[in-house]
Amino acid sequence: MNRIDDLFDLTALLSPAEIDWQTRARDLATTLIAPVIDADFENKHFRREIVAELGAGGFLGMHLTGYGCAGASAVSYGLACLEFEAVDSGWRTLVSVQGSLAMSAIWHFGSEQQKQEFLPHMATGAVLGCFALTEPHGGSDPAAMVTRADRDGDGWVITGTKRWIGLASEADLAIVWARTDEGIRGFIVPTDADGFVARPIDTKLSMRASVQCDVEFNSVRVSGDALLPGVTGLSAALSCLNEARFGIVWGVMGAARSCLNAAVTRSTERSVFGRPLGANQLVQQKLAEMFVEYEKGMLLALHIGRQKERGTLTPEQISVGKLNNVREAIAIASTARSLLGGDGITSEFPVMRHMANLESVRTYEGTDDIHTLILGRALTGLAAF
Ligand code: TGC
Repeated sequence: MNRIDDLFDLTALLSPAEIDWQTRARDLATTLIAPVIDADFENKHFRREIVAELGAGGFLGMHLTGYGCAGASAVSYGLACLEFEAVDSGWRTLVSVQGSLAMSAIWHFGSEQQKQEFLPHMATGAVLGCFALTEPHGGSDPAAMVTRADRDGDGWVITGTKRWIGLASEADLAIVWARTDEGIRGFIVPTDADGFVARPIDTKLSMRASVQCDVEFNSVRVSGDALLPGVTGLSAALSCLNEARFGIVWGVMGAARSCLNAAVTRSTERSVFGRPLGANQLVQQKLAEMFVEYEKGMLLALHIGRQKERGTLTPEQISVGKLNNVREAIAIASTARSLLGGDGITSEFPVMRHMANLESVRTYEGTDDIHTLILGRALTGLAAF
């Protein structure tokens, strides 16, 4: 599969079906995304046409069953996330937003009619979704949301603002979480509804091949059919975040692998002081430590994936994975950058792009501080939020 993966042979722990999903994800990512990603990152260009290719490959909502979804195992989904993020976090984010957030919300909490209407088209990529939870006051405390939905005859009127909503300006529908007289509820909102405005956040220096938006809901009227009937309360939205956080546990190890690969290759191809860079003990120590943390992160992701398949995975266990694997991916990217010397800050290598992307990944879906505090609460029984 890959010389780094071969060295530790984690593939021995995977089934043929899982290896097939990983191989197909890697093929798609390296043939369709890798050749254009540097230019797209530079030009802040989101390449919508790739979404259909992801759908044709079965990668959108791949862990869901029925309604045109592939019904793949949790580990298969994780491996696909890894391969997309090995090329760029923006494309793993798309797979997460579509499959783990928007489609998962409909699959878990939608009516039978909503599932049949939306999920098959979302699985092909013909319909793109986004997930509008975070508000401008800060993403860490979604319980403080102020966006409201009020009953208006047979329908609802939604008013408020959201921020950092991935793909909102590209999406056909938004899963919107809003406060109602009955508690927090979810709605499927068409993005062409009057009063829906999505503006890309243009100043991003991270995940530039993806789109994140400010979104306004200016008295957006939706029909009664827009309500997700299966849920009241914030725990539903947070359970969708569990799904996306799971993908991140795996995905960031892809970014880490790319950075490690770049550093290993460079250490054998470049000479300093009359010998290959990699013949120096300090360089070998750095490479070995990056490799050890990469393999530990992969084993953690695999354990968490098997727990998910058994149905025993807890939010706290996901927090261990997100906290550790994002932190170690950032450390690996940073060390790789230093080993590349001055060239490491150029776009001739993917490392600086991954470093910039990983700052987004560290921040969304629960910051490193929030996951630390989730674990602090689990250990002490005391919430310090
Ligand atoms: P609290 O907020 O008081 O209570 C809410 C209810 O939710 C339950 N809950 C969970 N349920 C399922 N999975 C989880 N991981 C859950 N965490 C909490 C909780 O038990 C409660 O249930 P109930 O029945 O009692 O009402 O929740 P808390 O005090 O337990 O949690 C506080 C905290 C800080 C851990 C939580 O609010 C949190 O996780 N905050 C971070 C949220 C976050 O990750 N925000 C970033 C989202 S990223 C984004 O929106 C962009 S989407 C991607 C894109 O568009 O690109």
